[in-house]
Amino acid sequence: MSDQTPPDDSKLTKTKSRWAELGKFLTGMVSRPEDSRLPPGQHLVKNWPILDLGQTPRVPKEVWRLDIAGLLEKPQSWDWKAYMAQPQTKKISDIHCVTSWSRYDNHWDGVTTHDLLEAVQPHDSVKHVLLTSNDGYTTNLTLEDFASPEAIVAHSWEGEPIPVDHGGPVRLIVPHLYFWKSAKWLRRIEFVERDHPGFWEVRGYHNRGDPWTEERYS
Ligand SMILES: Nc1nc2c(c(=O)[nH]1)N[C@H]1C(S)=C(S)[C@@H](COP(=O)(O)O)O[C@H]1N2
Ligand SMILES: [Mo]
Repeated sequence: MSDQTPPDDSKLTKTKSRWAELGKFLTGMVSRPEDSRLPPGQHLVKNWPILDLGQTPRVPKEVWRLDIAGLLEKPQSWDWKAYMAQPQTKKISDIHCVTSWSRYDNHWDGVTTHDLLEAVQPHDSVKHVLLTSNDGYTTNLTLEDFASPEAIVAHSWEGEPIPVDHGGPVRLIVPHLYFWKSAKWLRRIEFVERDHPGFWEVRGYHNRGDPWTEERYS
């Protein structure tokens, strides 16, 4: 029994507490038995199908921008140079599309959402993340899902720039959810208190999209 409690109001403590909370939430989600790598109802493909709204925005790196806005300590608007100046990480993950194909072992390069969150420092009130793309597509994630240790704002696939048909120059990859949550041609990330269902979510897709529990449709 001590009267002494360490100061808990510093920025560092707040950040660390937040990460501890998020990590605890995520641990069970990313570990699963080895024999269940393919989620229920999925089949494996070797190719990489292209799925989108049919508009392919072509945004050269020279004019590309990523706005990171909302309830943040440090909102930012990255041009290509600023984005590439962030810590660069490699991730390997599986893709699970709600249309029932899965593709194993995709190699990504980019900025992890962890590092992005470090850079912008969301306020404690942030609960949801809204993504907007250059084709007008939108999708929504909880902060916990966005902050998955496997999630990455990616510019390269298999060591090469992501092809424009697959969302280049920059797309989000959130591998633990169905692929419609992985916004191609990423333009804006907004951190908010309240959820705001995106393009597919208002059209009958599940609000979260966990492939392991088949959260396909609402
Ligand atoms: N900007 C944007 N992102 C998007 C989409 C889209 O239409 N526009 N479609 C989503 C859907 S439904 C899927 S399955 C994947 C497909 O990505 P791929 O074409 O690289 O396989 O992108 C997701 N991200
Ligand atoms: Mo999809």
